[in-house]
Amino acid sequence: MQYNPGQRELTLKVVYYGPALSGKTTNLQMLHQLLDPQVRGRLMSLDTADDRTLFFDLLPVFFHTYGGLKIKIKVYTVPGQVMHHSTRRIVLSGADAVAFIADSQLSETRANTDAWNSMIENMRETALDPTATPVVLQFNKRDMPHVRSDADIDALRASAPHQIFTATAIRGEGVLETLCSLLQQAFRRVAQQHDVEATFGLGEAEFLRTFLERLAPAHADRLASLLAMGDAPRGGTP
Ligand SMILES: Nc1nc2c(ncn2[C@@H]2O[C@H](COP(=O)(O)OP(=O)(O)OP(=O)(O)O)[C@@H](O)[C@H]2O)c(=O)[nH]1
Ligand SMILES: [Mg+2]
Repeated sequence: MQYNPGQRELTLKVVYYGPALSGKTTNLQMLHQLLDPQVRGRLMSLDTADDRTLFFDLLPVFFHTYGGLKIKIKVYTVPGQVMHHSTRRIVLSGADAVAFIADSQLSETRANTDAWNSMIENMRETALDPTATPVVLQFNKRDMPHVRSDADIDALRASAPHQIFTATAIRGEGVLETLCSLLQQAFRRVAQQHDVEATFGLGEAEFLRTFLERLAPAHADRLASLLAMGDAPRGGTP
């Protein structure tokens, strides 16, 4: 989180983490399509000839609250390929919340677990407390055959301390839900660390209401009920 009092500007950083090819970049591409063009900038991607993320993707999102505070959100992805370990650490540093994009295919279970463990290790090494940094979990590629079952994911949902979403990012399904929950969690984390209400005159209810109305007006009602539903703390790892 960064706060610039002169500009009345609050910047949040959120990061999409996960194994190679799980769909992190696809999530950002779909968000770029789904978000109101007034609130998002250009999607910046630096990738190889075969579309693998080389350094990171960045989607800037910005809106004003009713109180006149400017909220900037930097949405990053890390590169999933194993060799980009140090880049992932750099991108992760300073994150207010993380979306872990797991690949639902059973064949990728090991890759999910390895990426999860490396995320926890990277958090420790970048001075992010893994027990306090919020993580929202997305099981992507629900359209593929041989995926982890819905019942299995429901069981995880009941026991895990994280919000869990299913998605088919390639069709834009589940991506707004994941982002909204991620921003809610990021705001809560920042509010724990700083007296946001006193400093910025901004409570969670106003933050949520404003970003839902500004980011995706067509989906605001549906997302608002989803966020209210997801209020209870939950548990687990992929
Ligand atoms: N079937 C299916 N394919 C998907 C889905 N989401 C992403 N993909 C495909 O999976 C491949 C990898 O997607 P990316 O978004 O580039 O994955 P990434 O996680 O950014 O990969 P790295 O940058 O290498 O870490 C692409 O061919 C996507 O089209 C999905 O929901 N279903
Ligand atoms: Mg990528």
